Amino acid sequence: MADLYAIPLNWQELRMQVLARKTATYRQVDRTERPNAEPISTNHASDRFPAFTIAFQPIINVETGTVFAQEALTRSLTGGGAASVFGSVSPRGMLTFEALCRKKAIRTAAACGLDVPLSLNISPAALTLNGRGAVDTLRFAEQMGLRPDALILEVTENGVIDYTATANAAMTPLRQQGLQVAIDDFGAGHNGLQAFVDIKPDIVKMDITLIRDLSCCEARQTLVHSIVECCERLGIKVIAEGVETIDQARTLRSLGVVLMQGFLLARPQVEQLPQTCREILNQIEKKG
Ligand SMILES: [Ca+2]
Repeated sequence: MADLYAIPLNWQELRMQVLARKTATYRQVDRTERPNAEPISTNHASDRFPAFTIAFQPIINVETGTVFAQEALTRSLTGGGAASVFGSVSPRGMLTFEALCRKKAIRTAAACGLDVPLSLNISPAALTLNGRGAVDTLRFAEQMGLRPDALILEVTENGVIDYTATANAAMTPLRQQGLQVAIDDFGAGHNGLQAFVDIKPDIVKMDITLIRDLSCCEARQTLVHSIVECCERLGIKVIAEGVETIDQARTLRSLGVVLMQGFLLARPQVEQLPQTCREILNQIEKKG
């Protein structure tokens, strides 16, 4: 059987392979993959890096019941979270490892047959390094046949205060090609408003700390309502992260939020593209 990860397969070729084979076959292929099989490993850096895999978690439009995007999440081979994987990477190798994760996410998404936008996490350091992290990621995506308008880059608000005019200049042509930029974990750090002004994002992802206790906390509801209103005026899409209960989802709906992500809708799944079930959507829309 051909190795899915052998270069040069592009996005379309990979998708055609996916359509031509059964999912079980791909799962088998995927499980055999290890970081050392990555083409980038030839640059002698990956031996220092931990083994990892990619999970996906959907962002759902609860109004239409459609998948808005799939976020790629780094996981250890035993299912550990991104923090446990990144925790074993030295600061010196962090940007290289991050880039490796994004490349693997793109390749895994293609192998899974992704047909909605792919949302990738990027650190402020990678983004502000004259935009190199974004430029390189887009270049690789294009090599795989993935257009810029099918990509979202999620940058956490922490540290974005260093976002520079140079980075903005590097990002502008990419954004003109359709790349969307999201501020991740909005509301969790101290630089959210600064990032909001500097980056002028296409998307804001409200952090779980804003969503938790939302249904019984008037102050949080007022805050979320203000964020939604502000973003609406500026043409920015709002996503609620960490939605875990029907009450939270209903409250968010009443505040004008339709894009949601969280365990209520779908848990992340390794090397698979999870969907949400109709029953949950019906419960969210049900009155009372
Ligand atoms: Ca994220």
